[in-house]
Amino acid sequence: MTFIQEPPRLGNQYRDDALLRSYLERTLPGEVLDEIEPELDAMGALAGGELYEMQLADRRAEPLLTQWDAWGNRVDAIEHTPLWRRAEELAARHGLVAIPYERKHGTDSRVHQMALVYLFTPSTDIYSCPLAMSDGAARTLVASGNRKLTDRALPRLTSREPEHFWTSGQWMTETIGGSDVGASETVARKGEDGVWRLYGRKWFTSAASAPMALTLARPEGSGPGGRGLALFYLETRDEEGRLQGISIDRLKDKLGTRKLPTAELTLDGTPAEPVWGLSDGVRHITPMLNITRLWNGVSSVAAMRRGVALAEDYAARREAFGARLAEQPLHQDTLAGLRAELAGAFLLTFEVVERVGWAEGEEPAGGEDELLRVLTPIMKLVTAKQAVAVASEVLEAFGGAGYVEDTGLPALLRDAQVLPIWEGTTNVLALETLRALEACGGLEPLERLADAWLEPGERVGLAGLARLARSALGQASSRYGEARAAGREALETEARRLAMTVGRALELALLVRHAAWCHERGADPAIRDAAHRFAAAGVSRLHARRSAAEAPPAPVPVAESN
Ligand code: MFK
Repeated sequence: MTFIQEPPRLGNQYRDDALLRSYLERTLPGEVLDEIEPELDAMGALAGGELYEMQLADRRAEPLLTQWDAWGNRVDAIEHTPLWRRAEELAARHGLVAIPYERKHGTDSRVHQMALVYLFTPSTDIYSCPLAMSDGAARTLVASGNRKLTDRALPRLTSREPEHFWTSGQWMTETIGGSDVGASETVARKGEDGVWRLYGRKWFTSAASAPMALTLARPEGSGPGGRGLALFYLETRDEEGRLQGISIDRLKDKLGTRKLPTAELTLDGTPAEPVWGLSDGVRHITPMLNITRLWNGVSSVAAMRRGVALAEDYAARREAFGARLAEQPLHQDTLAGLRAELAGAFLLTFEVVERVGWAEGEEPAGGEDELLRVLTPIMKLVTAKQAVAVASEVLEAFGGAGYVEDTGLPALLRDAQVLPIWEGTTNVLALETLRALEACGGLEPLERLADAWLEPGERVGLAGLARLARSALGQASSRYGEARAAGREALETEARRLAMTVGRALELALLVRHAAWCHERGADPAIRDAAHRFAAAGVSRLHARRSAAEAPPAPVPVAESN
């Protein structure tokens, strides 16, 4: 009989996650954790059981666009996969969008929501995308103060009844691209009936089948750039269920996230309502961007956690060269490196989750918004890159099996690759970080924050790691100052390395804080190793300074070089 390898298996994804559990224990009041733990346990069971099994069985299913019916009518209907239909029902029932608006646990409601999302996401084939946009739309409508639209859409977006629940699209990207949104070409015209109608092409609309969307368009006669755009609310179908001046031209043929029906749309007279005046559309859509960037971070750490959980389980089952992989030092070392990256990314993401919860509170702490403005892009960009690197290494931990489609593993890498791209690429967010640093007066507020996180580490023998985190932040701060003094070009050239260095230094500082807390309570001892391991992989991403002697030679004048 030939050898047959056992596949990796997943258990209850809440119970098996020591980091999530110790984090929740540290951050939530005991009575809140007691109250939400049964929900987390149920979601952990679904994620490692029914949903994961469906995901494997559903591997080949993709959404289907039918543009015409048999009788020649244009219908443009998108059929979702079976797992997506189940995910929609579960998302509504578990309140994955509703929780931070119900605010049952006050400022802790964001942590409650995102802990559930973290468990739900890796087993539901990117259904988190429409949920992220729905959360972003709800937050934007609340921020706009538009009572009429909020009263109409918020009860739907936050409904726990699947039949009543709506998801929302976020239609921003046009043929000009998804980064320079201020250049959008969609036009809004007000008819004699007083109704605004939109005309243009939306080029990368995830969740095209959502019943509503927030989108940008330039009211006729408005000026250029983001200021000349307005934020519009629209409902995709009329009362008879017909699309309202929208054609779905095709679904994108993407590298990954293939279960997500991302579409190209033409808007030809789509009725829409201004949400927040007739200008400053880019500024007005930023609450949505900040929420979807938060979901991006949670999706990044959730993807890392899934990869690590599968690789760890497999290492305990797989024997090669006479021993299980889990007992072989080099494989152990590789997995330890992945766990460390996951832990750093997790703590930074959930730090931002907590702060979003505080900012949504009735009385946000002073200065919180400015800190969030700088922490959000840093968190998004650094965790997304970590997710791709971890996914790649996870596939390798399975050898050839990681490269074979019907193990379900290659999708981990393909799906991770979207995380640094959408919701602001690494470079776009690095530049956004510069703007946010300017607004909060440079790196000092972040250095003070990290100091407070690192302080308990010194009590429990982690002073060396604390020094390393402080030194990386100090280097970033001086490099920021030098580049700023050297001018715009020098500053922009350094932006990505600065943001990455700050992100990793903050992750290390958070690892030290969490390791100190765990150490004092005898909880989750692995986190201390993760902190050391993370530091050993390097924190600073700054290039060494060039000495004057290494400066490039002066350019040769054209006449001499000929
Ligand atoms: C699982 C999770 C999945 C999520 C799924 C979602 C799928 C959807 C797919 C997509 O839509 S992908 C496309 C995503 N595109 C982006 O995220 C946009 C990326 N580009 C940027 O972020 C640019 O920096 C930006 C468009 C904002 C630049 O445009 P502008 O016109 O040059 O804007 P500017 O001047 O920087 O900012 C305009 C105003 O907004 C300023 O305020 P003032 O008007 O008061 O001066 C800024 O301060 C403010 N602002 C900009 N970014 C902000 C912000 N305010 C708060 N937070 C921010 N992040």
